[in-house]
Amino acid sequence: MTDTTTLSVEELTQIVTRIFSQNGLSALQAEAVAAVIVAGERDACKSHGIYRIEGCLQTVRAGKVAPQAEPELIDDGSALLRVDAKGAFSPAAFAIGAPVLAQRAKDQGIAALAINSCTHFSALWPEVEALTGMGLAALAMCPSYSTVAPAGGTQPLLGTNPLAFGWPRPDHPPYVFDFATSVAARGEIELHRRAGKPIPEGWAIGPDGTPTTDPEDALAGAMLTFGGHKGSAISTMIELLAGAMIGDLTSPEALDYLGTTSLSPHHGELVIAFSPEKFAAGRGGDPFSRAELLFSAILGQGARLPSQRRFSARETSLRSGIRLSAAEMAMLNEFLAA
Ligand code: NDP
Ligand code: PYC
Repeated sequence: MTDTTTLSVEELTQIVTRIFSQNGLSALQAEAVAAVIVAGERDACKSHGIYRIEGCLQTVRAGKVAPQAEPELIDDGSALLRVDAKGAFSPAAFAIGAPVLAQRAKDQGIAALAINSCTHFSALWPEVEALTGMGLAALAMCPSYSTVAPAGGTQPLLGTNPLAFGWPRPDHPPYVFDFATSVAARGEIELHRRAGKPIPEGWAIGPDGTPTTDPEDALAGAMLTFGGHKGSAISTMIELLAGAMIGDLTSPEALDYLGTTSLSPHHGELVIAFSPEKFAAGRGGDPFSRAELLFSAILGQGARLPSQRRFSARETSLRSGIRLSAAEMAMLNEFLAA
Protein backbone atom coordinates (compact mmCIF):
# COMPACT_ATOMS: atom_id res chain seq x y z
CA MET A 1 0.00 0.00 0.00
CA THR A 2 1.31 3.50 -0.85
CA ASP A 3 2.12 5.93 1.98
CA THR A 4 -0.73 8.20 2.97
CA THR A 5 -1.11 10.97 5.54
CA THR A 6 -4.38 11.82 7.21
CA LEU A 7 -5.10 15.45 8.06
CA SER A 8 -8.14 16.93 9.76
CA VAL A 9 -10.16 19.46 7.77
CA GLU A 10 -8.80 22.17 10.10
CA GLU A 11 -5.19 21.07 9.60
CA LEU A 12 -5.51 21.05 5.83
CA THR A 13 -7.26 24.44 5.93
CA GLN A 14 -4.36 25.92 7.95
CA ILE A 15 -1.80 24.56 5.50
CA VAL A 16 -3.61 25.77 2.38
CA THR A 17 -4.33 29.19 3.90
CA ARG A 18 -0.66 29.54 4.82
CA ILE A 19 0.43 28.64 1.28
CA PHE A 20 -1.76 31.37 -0.18
CA SER A 21 -0.78 33.94 2.48
CA GLN A 22 2.89 33.23 1.78
CA ASN A 23 2.21 33.87 -1.88
CA GLY A 24 0.81 37.34 -1.42
CA LEU A 25 -2.91 36.85 -0.92
CA SER A 26 -4.59 39.05 1.69
CA ALA A 27 -6.06 37.22 4.70
CA LEU A 28 -9.57 37.65 3.22
CA GLN A 29 -8.54 36.17 -0.13
CA ALA A 30 -6.34 33.40 1.29
CA GLU A 31 -9.03 32.17 3.68
CA ALA A 32 -11.78 32.25 1.04
CA VAL A 33 -9.68 30.42 -1.57
CA ALA A 34 -8.45 27.85 0.96
CA ALA A 35 -12.01 27.19 2.15
CA VAL A 36 -13.29 26.14 -1.31
CA ILE A 37 -10.19 24.10 -2.14
CA VAL A 38 -10.35 22.23 1.17
CA ALA A 39 -14.11 21.74 0.77
CA GLY A 40 -13.39 20.08 -2.61
CA GLU A 41 -10.78 17.78 -1.08
CA ARG A 42 -13.02 17.02 1.93
CA ASP A 43 -15.93 16.07 -0.34
CA ALA A 44 -13.74 13.92 -2.64
CA CYS A 45 -14.10 16.33 -5.55
CA LYS A 46 -10.48 15.92 -6.59
CA SER A 47 -10.86 17.97 -9.80
CA HIS A 48 -11.35 21.08 -7.63
CA GLY A 49 -9.37 20.10 -4.54
CA ILE A 50 -5.74 20.68 -3.63
CA TYR A 51 -4.55 19.98 -7.16
CA ARG A 52 -5.90 23.49 -7.98
CA ILE A 53 -3.35 25.18 -5.67
CA GLU A 54 -0.64 25.01 -8.30
CA GLY A 55 -2.76 26.69 -11.00
CA CYS A 56 -3.83 29.43 -8.59
CA LEU A 57 -0.22 30.13 -7.58
CA GLN A 58 0.88 30.21 -11.22
CA THR A 59 -1.90 32.71 -11.91
CA VAL A 60 -0.68 34.88 -9.00
CA ARG A 61 2.92 34.68 -10.22
CA ALA A 62 1.88 35.56 -13.78
CA GLY A 63 0.26 38.74 -12.41
CA LYS A 64 -3.13 37.66 -13.82
CA VAL A 65 -5.04 37.91 -10.53
CA ALA A 66 -5.15 40.72 -7.94
CA PRO A 67 -4.23 38.85 -4.74
CA GLN A 68 -5.04 41.68 -2.33
CA ALA A 69 -8.09 43.25 -3.96
CA GLU A 70 -11.13 43.95 -1.76
CA PRO A 71 -14.35 43.00 -3.51
CA GLU A 72 -16.96 45.76 -3.60
CA LEU A 73 -20.72 45.20 -3.26
CA ILE A 74 -22.81 47.45 -5.49
CA ASP A 75 -26.37 47.51 -4.16
CA ASP A 76 -29.01 49.97 -5.38
CA GLY A 77 -31.71 48.28 -3.28
CA SER A 78 -33.15 46.35 -6.28
CA ALA A 79 -33.19 42.59 -6.88
CA LEU A 80 -30.05 42.89 -9.04
CA LEU A 81 -26.89 42.93 -6.96
CA ARG A 82 -23.36 43.14 -8.21
CA VAL A 83 -19.99 42.45 -6.64
CA ASP A 84 -16.96 43.84 -8.40
CA ALA A 85 -14.22 41.35 -7.52
CA LYS A 86 -11.63 43.81 -8.86
CA GLY A 87 -9.57 41.09 -10.47
CA ALA A 88 -9.28 38.88 -7.37
CA PHE A 89 -10.38 35.26 -6.96
CA SER A 90 -14.15 34.70 -6.90
CA PRO A 91 -14.77 33.06 -3.47
CA ALA A 92 -14.35 36.24 -1.36
CA ALA A 93 -16.58 38.16 -3.79
CA PHE A 94 -19.32 35.53 -3.39
CA ALA A 95 -18.93 35.56 0.41
CA ILE A 96 -19.53 39.32 0.50
CA GLY A 97 -22.54 39.18 -1.82
CA ALA A 98 -24.25 36.02 -0.53
CA PRO A 99 -25.94 37.30 2.67
CA VAL A 100 -27.33 40.36 0.87
CA LEU A 101 -28.49 38.18 -2.04
CA ALA A 102 -30.23 35.81 0.39
CA GLN A 103 -32.02 38.60 2.24
CA ARG A 104 -33.12 40.25 -1.02
CA ALA A 105 -34.51 36.92 -2.32
CA LYS A 106 -36.38 36.39 0.95
CA ASP A 107 -37.87 39.89 0.71
CA GLN A 108 -38.70 39.90 -3.00
CA GLY A 109 -38.99 36.20 -3.92
CA ILE A 110 -36.07 36.28 -6.33
CA ALA A 111 -32.76 38.12 -6.54
CA ALA A 112 -29.64 37.82 -8.63
CA LEU A 113 -25.99 38.45 -7.94
CA ALA A 114 -23.57 39.23 -10.76
CA ILE A 115 -19.95 38.79 -9.80
CA ASN A 116 -17.72 40.71 -12.21
CA SER A 117 -14.00 40.72 -12.96
CA CYS A 118 -13.01 37.65 -10.98
CA THR A 119 -10.52 34.84 -11.44
CA HIS A 120 -12.61 31.69 -11.26
CA PHE A 121 -11.19 28.24 -10.64
CA SER A 122 -13.65 26.69 -8.19
CA ALA A 123 -16.58 24.32 -8.07
CA LEU A 124 -19.98 26.02 -7.76
CA TRP A 125 -21.63 23.70 -5.25
CA PRO A 126 -20.16 25.51 -2.19
CA GLU A 127 -22.08 28.58 -3.32
CA VAL A 128 -25.48 27.00 -3.95
CA GLU A 129 -25.05 25.05 -0.72
CA ALA A 130 -24.42 28.29 1.18
CA LEU A 131 -27.74 29.60 -0.17
CA THR A 132 -29.70 26.41 0.58
CA GLY A 133 -28.30 26.77 4.10
CA MET A 134 -30.16 30.11 4.23
CA GLY A 135 -33.43 28.44 3.12
CA LEU A 136 -33.26 29.40 -0.56
CA ALA A 137 -33.20 27.55 -3.86
CA ALA A 138 -30.33 28.71 -6.04
CA LEU A 139 -28.75 28.51 -9.47
CA ALA A 140 -25.13 29.41 -10.20
CA MET A 141 -23.31 29.45 -13.54
CA CYS A 142 -20.23 30.88 -15.17
CA PRO A 143 -18.33 30.71 -18.44
CA SER A 144 -14.69 29.65 -18.46
CA TYR A 145 -12.31 29.88 -21.43
CA SER A 146 -12.63 28.24 -24.85
CA THR A 147 -11.85 24.53 -24.50
CA VAL A 148 -15.10 22.90 -25.71
CA ALA A 149 -16.39 22.47 -29.27
CA PRO A 150 -20.07 23.33 -29.84
CA ALA A 151 -22.07 20.23 -30.88
CA GLY A 152 -21.37 19.69 -34.58
CA GLY A 153 -18.12 21.69 -34.48
CA THR A 154 -14.52 20.64 -33.92
CA GLN A 155 -12.79 23.73 -32.50
CA PRO A 156 -12.65 24.94 -28.88
CA LEU A 157 -15.11 27.82 -28.47
CA LEU A 158 -17.30 27.35 -25.39
CA GLY A 159 -15.95 26.93 -21.87
CA THR A 160 -16.58 23.94 -19.63
CA ASN A 161 -19.26 26.27 -18.20
CA PRO A 162 -20.54 24.77 -14.93
CA LEU A 163 -24.16 24.91 -13.82
CA ALA A 164 -25.17 24.26 -10.21
CA PHE A 165 -28.57 24.08 -8.55
CA GLY A 166 -29.54 23.74 -4.91
CA TRP A 167 -32.85 23.11 -3.12
CA PRO A 168 -33.10 23.25 0.69
CA ARG A 169 -34.40 20.15 2.48
CA PRO A 170 -35.47 20.81 6.06
CA ASP A 171 -34.41 17.45 7.55
CA HIS A 172 -31.76 16.34 5.08
CA PRO A 173 -28.71 17.69 3.32
CA PRO A 174 -29.87 19.85 0.39
CA TYR A 175 -30.55 18.58 -3.10
CA VAL A 176 -27.55 19.90 -5.05
CA PHE A 177 -26.20 19.18 -8.49
CA ASP A 178 -23.18 20.83 -10.00
CA PHE A 179 -21.70 19.85 -13.33
CA ALA A 180 -19.61 21.06 -16.19
CA THR A 181 -21.57 21.36 -19.44
CA SER A 182 -18.71 19.48 -21.09
CA VAL A 183 -18.87 15.70 -20.64
CA ALA A 184 -16.40 16.09 -17.76
CA ALA A 185 -14.58 18.99 -16.13
CA ARG A 186 -11.23 19.90 -17.68
CA GLY A 187 -9.70 19.21 -14.27
CA GLU A 188 -10.69 15.54 -14.69
CA ILE A 189 -8.73 15.33 -17.94
CA GLU A 190 -5.73 16.96 -16.29
CA LEU A 191 -5.91 14.44 -13.41
CA HIS A 192 -5.99 11.57 -15.94
CA ARG A 193 -2.95 13.10 -17.67
CA ARG A 194 -1.03 13.30 -14.39
CA ALA A 195 -1.95 9.72 -13.51
CA GLY A 196 -0.88 8.51 -16.97
CA LYS A 197 -4.38 7.11 -17.61
CA PRO A 198 -6.49 7.32 -20.79
CA ILE A 199 -9.75 9.27 -20.60
CA PRO A 200 -13.04 7.51 -21.39
CA GLU A 201 -14.25 7.57 -25.00
CA GLY A 202 -16.61 10.39 -25.82
CA TRP A 203 -14.96 13.10 -23.70
CA ALA A 204 -12.90 14.85 -26.35
CA ILE A 205 -11.50 15.07 -29.85
CA GLY A 206 -7.84 15.63 -30.67
CA PRO A 207 -6.38 18.54 -32.65
CA ASP A 208 -7.14 16.62 -35.86
CA GLY A 209 -10.86 16.55 -34.98
CA THR A 210 -11.05 12.77 -34.40
CA PRO A 211 -12.12 11.12 -31.12
CA THR A 212 -9.32 10.57 -28.61
CA THR A 213 -8.74 8.86 -25.27
CA ASP A 214 -5.30 10.44 -24.85
CA PRO A 215 -5.52 13.23 -22.26
CA GLU A 216 -2.67 15.22 -23.88
CA ASP A 217 -4.51 15.13 -27.21
CA ALA A 218 -7.76 16.04 -25.51
CA LEU A 219 -6.19 19.06 -23.80
CA ALA A 220 -4.65 20.17 -27.10
CA GLY A 221 -7.85 19.47 -29.06
CA ALA A 222 -11.42 20.13 -27.97
CA MET A 223 -13.62 18.76 -25.21
CA LEU A 224 -17.18 17.68 -26.06
CA THR A 225 -20.44 18.92 -24.56
CA PHE A 226 -22.56 16.57 -22.43
CA GLY A 227 -25.74 15.37 -24.16
CA GLY A 228 -24.58 16.63 -27.56
CA HIS A 229 -26.68 19.57 -28.79
CA LYS A 230 -28.47 19.87 -25.41
CA GLY A 231 -25.32 20.52 -23.38
CA SER A 232 -24.09 22.77 -26.19
CA ALA A 233 -27.23 24.91 -25.91
CA ILE A 234 -27.06 25.08 -22.11
CA SER A 235 -23.40 26.04 -22.33
CA THR A 236 -24.29 28.77 -24.84
CA MET A 237 -27.01 30.03 -22.49
CA ILE A 238 -24.36 30.34 -19.76
CA GLU A 239 -22.13 32.37 -22.11
CA LEU A 240 -25.11 34.68 -22.70
CA LEU A 241 -26.42 35.04 -19.14
CA ALA A 242 -23.16 34.93 -17.17
CA GLY A 243 -21.02 36.58 -19.84
CA ALA A 244 -22.71 38.99 -22.26
CA MET A 245 -25.70 39.82 -20.04
CA ILE A 246 -23.73 40.69 -16.92
CA GLY A 247 -21.24 42.75 -18.92
CA ASP A 248 -18.39 40.31 -18.52
CA LEU A 249 -16.24 38.08 -20.70
CA THR A 250 -17.53 35.13 -22.70
CA SER A 251 -15.24 32.08 -22.94
CA PRO A 252 -13.60 33.14 -26.26
CA GLU A 253 -13.03 36.62 -24.81
CA ALA A 254 -11.64 35.12 -21.60
CA LEU A 255 -9.15 33.07 -23.63
CA ASP A 256 -8.14 36.17 -25.62
CA TYR A 257 -7.67 38.08 -22.34
CA LEU A 258 -5.49 35.40 -20.72
CA GLY A 259 -3.81 34.01 -23.83
CA THR A 260 -3.50 30.52 -22.30
CA THR A 261 -5.55 27.76 -20.70
CA SER A 262 -2.78 26.93 -18.25
CA LEU A 263 -3.78 29.68 -15.78
CA SER A 264 -7.10 30.15 -13.95
CA PRO A 265 -9.60 32.02 -16.14
CA HIS A 266 -10.84 35.57 -15.56
CA HIS A 267 -14.56 36.34 -16.22
CA GLY A 268 -17.82 36.76 -14.28
CA GLU A 269 -20.46 34.61 -12.61
CA LEU A 270 -24.22 34.75 -12.16
CA VAL A 271 -25.99 33.48 -9.04
CA ILE A 272 -29.79 33.52 -8.74
CA ALA A 273 -31.60 32.89 -5.44
CA PHE A 274 -35.29 31.96 -5.13
CA SER A 275 -37.59 31.90 -2.11
CA PRO A 276 -39.72 28.75 -2.59
CA GLU A 277 -42.22 29.98 0.02
CA LYS A 278 -42.73 33.29 -1.77
CA PHE A 279 -43.20 31.62 -5.17
CA ALA A 280 -45.65 29.04 -3.74
CA ALA A 281 -47.61 31.53 -1.62
CA GLY A 282 -51.34 31.48 -2.32
CA ARG A 283 -51.16 28.31 -4.40
CA GLY A 284 -51.66 25.89 -1.52
CA GLY A 285 -49.25 23.15 -0.54
CA ASP A 286 -45.84 23.40 1.02
CA PRO A 287 -43.14 23.36 -1.68
CA PHE A 288 -40.68 21.63 0.64
CA SER A 289 -42.92 18.70 1.52
CA ARG A 290 -43.94 18.36 -2.15
CA ALA A 291 -40.25 18.27 -3.07
CA GLU A 292 -39.71 15.46 -0.54
CA LEU A 293 -42.35 13.34 -2.33
CA LEU A 294 -40.36 13.70 -5.53
CA PHE A 295 -37.03 12.86 -3.86
CA SER A 296 -38.61 9.80 -2.20
CA ALA A 297 -39.94 8.62 -5.56
CA ILE A 298 -36.46 8.98 -7.12
CA LEU A 299 -34.82 7.13 -4.26
CA GLY A 300 -37.63 4.57 -4.29
CA GLN A 301 -36.45 3.41 -7.72
CA GLY A 302 -32.99 2.69 -6.35
CA ALA A 303 -31.54 5.86 -7.92
CA ARG A 304 -29.35 8.18 -5.91
CA LEU A 305 -29.61 11.92 -5.57
CA PRO A 306 -26.78 14.10 -6.86
CA SER A 307 -24.35 15.09 -4.06
CA GLN A 308 -25.12 11.92 -2.06
CA ARG A 309 -21.63 10.62 -2.86
CA ARG A 310 -20.17 13.99 -1.91
CA PHE A 311 -22.06 14.20 1.39
CA SER A 312 -20.98 10.74 2.38
CA ALA A 313 -17.34 11.58 1.52
CA ARG A 314 -17.75 14.69 3.68
CA GLU A 315 -19.00 12.62 6.61
CA THR A 316 -15.99 10.33 6.32
CA SER A 317 -13.56 13.27 6.11
CA LEU A 318 -15.10 15.01 9.11
CA ARG A 319 -15.04 11.77 11.10
CA SER A 320 -11.71 10.28 10.05
CA GLY A 321 -9.81 13.08 8.35
CA ILE A 322 -8.74 13.64 4.76
CA ARG A 323 -6.32 11.07 3.39
CA LEU A 324 -3.60 12.46 1.13
CA SER A 325 -1.08 10.54 -0.93
CA ALA A 326 2.67 10.90 -0.47
CA ALA A 327 2.80 12.89 -3.71
CA GLU A 328 0.07 15.24 -2.51
CA MET A 329 1.86 15.79 0.83
CA ALA A 330 5.13 16.42 -1.02
CA MET A 331 3.36 19.01 -3.17
CA LEU A 332 1.95 20.80 -0.10
CA ASN A 333 5.35 20.75 1.65
CA GLU A 334 7.05 22.10 -1.45
CA PHE A 335 4.58 25.01 -1.62
CA LEU A 336 5.03 25.67 2.11
CA ALA A 337 8.82 25.70 1.80
CA ALA A 338 8.92 27.92 -1.32
P1 NDP B 1 -19.51 15.13 -12.20
O1 NDP B 1 -19.90 14.60 -13.53
O2 NDP B 1 -18.52 14.40 -11.41
O3 NDP B 1 -20.81 15.29 -11.28
C1 NDP B 1 -21.86 16.11 -11.66
C2 NDP B 1 -23.02 16.05 -10.70
O4 NDP B 1 -23.75 14.84 -10.94
C3 NDP B 1 -22.65 16.03 -9.23
O5 NDP B 1 -23.58 16.81 -8.53
C4 NDP B 1 -22.73 14.53 -8.89
O6 NDP B 1 -22.98 14.28 -7.51
C5 NDP B 1 -23.90 14.11 -9.73
N1 NDP B 1 -23.87 12.68 -10.05
C6 NDP B 1 -22.83 11.96 -10.53
N2 NDP B 1 -23.21 10.68 -10.72
C7 NDP B 1 -24.52 10.60 -10.35
C8 NDP B 1 -25.47 9.55 -10.31
N3 NDP B 1 -25.15 8.32 -10.68
N4 NDP B 1 -26.71 9.82 -9.86
C9 NDP B 1 -27.04 11.07 -9.47
N5 NDP B 1 -26.18 12.11 -9.48
C10 NDP B 1 -24.94 11.87 -9.92
O7 NDP B 1 -19.06 16.66 -12.34
P2 NDP B 1 -18.26 17.41 -13.49
O8 NDP B 1 -16.99 16.68 -13.80
O9 NDP B 1 -19.16 17.75 -14.60
O10 NDP B 1 -17.90 18.77 -12.68
C11 NDP B 1 -17.10 18.70 -11.52
C12 NDP B 1 -16.93 20.06 -10.90
O11 NDP B 1 -16.21 20.90 -11.77
C13 NDP B 1 -18.21 20.81 -10.57
O12 NDP B 1 -18.20 21.03 -9.18
C14 NDP B 1 -18.12 22.13 -11.33
O13 NDP B 1 -18.58 23.27 -10.65
C15 NDP B 1 -16.63 22.24 -11.54
N6 NDP B 1 -16.31 23.05 -12.70
C16 NDP B 1 -15.93 24.35 -12.52
C17 NDP B 1 -15.67 25.15 -13.60
C18 NDP B 1 -15.34 26.59 -13.45
O14 NDP B 1 -15.19 27.28 -14.46
N7 NDP B 1 -15.22 27.14 -12.29
C19 NDP B 1 -15.74 24.63 -14.97
C20 NDP B 1 -16.18 23.26 -15.04
C21 NDP B 1 -16.44 22.50 -13.94
P3 NDP B 1 -21.76 13.66 -6.59
O15 NDP B 1 -20.77 14.78 -6.46
O16 NDP B 1 -22.43 13.29 -5.31
O17 NDP B 1 -21.22 12.48 -7.34
O1 PYC C 1 -12.36 21.85 -14.55
O2 PYC C 1 -13.21 22.61 -16.42
C1 PYC C 1 -12.67 22.78 -15.32
C2 PYC C 1 -12.44 24.16 -14.85
C3 PYC C 1 -12.26 25.26 -15.61
C4 PYC C 1 -12.07 26.31 -14.72
C5 PYC C 1 -12.13 25.82 -13.47
N1 PYC C 1 -12.37 24.49 -13.56
